[in-house]
Amino acid sequence: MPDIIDFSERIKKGDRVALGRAITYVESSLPTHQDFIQEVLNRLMPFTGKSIRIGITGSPGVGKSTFVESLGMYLIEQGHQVGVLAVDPSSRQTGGSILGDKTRMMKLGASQNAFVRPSPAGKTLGGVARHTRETILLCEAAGYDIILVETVGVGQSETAVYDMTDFYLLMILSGAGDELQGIKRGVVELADLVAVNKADINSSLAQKAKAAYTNALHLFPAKESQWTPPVITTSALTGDGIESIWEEIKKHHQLVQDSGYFQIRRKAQLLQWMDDALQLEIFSHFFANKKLKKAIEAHKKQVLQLKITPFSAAKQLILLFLRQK
Ligand SMILES: Nc1nc2c(ncn2[C@@H]2O[C@H](COP(=O)(O)OP(=O)(O)OP(=O)(O)O)[C@@H](O)[C@H]2O)c(=O)[nH]1
Ligand SMILES: [Mg+2]
Repeated sequence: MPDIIDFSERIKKGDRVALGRAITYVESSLPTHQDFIQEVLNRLMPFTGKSIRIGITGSPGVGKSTFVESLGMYLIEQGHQVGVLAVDPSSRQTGGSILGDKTRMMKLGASQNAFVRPSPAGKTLGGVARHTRETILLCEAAGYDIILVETVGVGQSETAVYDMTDFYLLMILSGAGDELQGIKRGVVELADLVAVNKADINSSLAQKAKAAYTNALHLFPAKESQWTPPVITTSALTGDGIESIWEEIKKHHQLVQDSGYFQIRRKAQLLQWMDDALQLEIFSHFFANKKLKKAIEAHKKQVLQLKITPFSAAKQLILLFLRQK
């Protein structure tokens, strides 16, 4: 393994090779890689957190990657350094999504001011989410001041991304109802901005969708951030609406900075992350325990034979687990 101090310094200087390698360690399941990168992350922690983290969600094909390319290039023109990550716990990665993102983010991928990293493949949501959170920290330490996280509405990935970002952008298409687009009501409620994309195809339909969403958003209770989410029509393809969206994100950022909500939410997210990690750790220790395997099987049998309740089975197993330590 490389020297920890030297390697951390290289990341802080924005060395892209070191950053790429660091992310590979984050995604690795080898204990030596994990021990190493956790130490690097601990060293880098004080240099993280200084970016605006933006989550982008929406059904497959709505234009998220195209939008990220447009917004990312626009931000680079404004002098920003942009990190682009993805959370996609589905198996679509076997070719599809990674290749798709690479071709849809040609300009960003080639820019020295952007760092594009697709979602790691074949992992559970818990695993992917942890890796993305750690990758955000690495990118921030390397100087990226805007982080864009794309997710697709699969499983609980939308809430996972909401929990790691400062601003949550929902992309929709005009013309199809929410259910047809697979958009959950809870996700609409989380949105800080709704973008009606592909407005270039039919602008009057896009305007109608905008009006409908503006009304629908009014029915939700006021956000804790005191922010009223706007609805904006966009074309990720032509770049229409991109500037307005960035203006809204800046306005939101100013509002939450001034009110203190920004720090409150960041702190809550850190503690939430710790909680999630704790649960995952306990889980993996429990199920990796060889001595418990037999007992688990025996308890399953007893539950199925209606001899004990699932609750007491779980409780007895935990007691066994605790006594073993
Ligand atoms: N006309 C038009 N086409 C668009 C627009 N945005 C994206 N597209 C097209 O829609 C298709 C899907 O775009 P993507 O950016 O890959 O969509 P995505 O939401 O990232 O898709 P997944 O990652 O698969 O969920 C591509 O063929 C894009 O060129 C737009 O604003 N207008
Ligand atoms: Mg995409």
